[in-house]
Amino acid sequence: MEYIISVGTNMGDRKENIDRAIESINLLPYTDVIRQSSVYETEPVGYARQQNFYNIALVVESVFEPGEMLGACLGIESGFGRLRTVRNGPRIIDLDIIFAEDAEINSRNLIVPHPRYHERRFVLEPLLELFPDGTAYGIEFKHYLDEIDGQEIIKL
Ligand code: PH2
Ligand code: MG
Ligand code: MG
Repeated sequence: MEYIISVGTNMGDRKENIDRAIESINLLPYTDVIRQSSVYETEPVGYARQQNFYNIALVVESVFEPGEMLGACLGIESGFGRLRTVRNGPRIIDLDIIFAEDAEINSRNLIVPHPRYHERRFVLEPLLELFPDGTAYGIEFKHYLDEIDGQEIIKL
């Protein structure tokens, strides 16, 4: 199954954190990062008084089912020593499943497509770089960008 995973970080060496996250995904069994967007520096959304983020979008091919992929992502976050304190607050690494192809999942601990991706320029712009026609797995996402103002983003 193919996944879109959005990676974000705003603590420590942000570029190194992104690189390590990609390596960690590639170390998972039968799982490969097959495409990646540029890295973007982005203004924090939701909780403003924190450092800018680095964000990237990845296309990941894996034998994992979505629940297993969520577990793998949380495991990688733990490996970075991530602690969950302030909601939307600073984080050394965050791996969010945005799409699992066209699957719709509504379980207790996983909602796919990600419930807030459409209001986040830091997800949509990297995704548009990967899917320039604005559609991924039959999901048309480009129009959401028209409704977002602010949220400064710079391609690095
Ligand atoms: N992640 C959040 C909340 N706000 N803002 C930016 N720019 N990038 C993020 O990855 C991000 C955020 C919650 O996970
Ligand atoms: Mg997140
Ligand atoms: Mg997350």
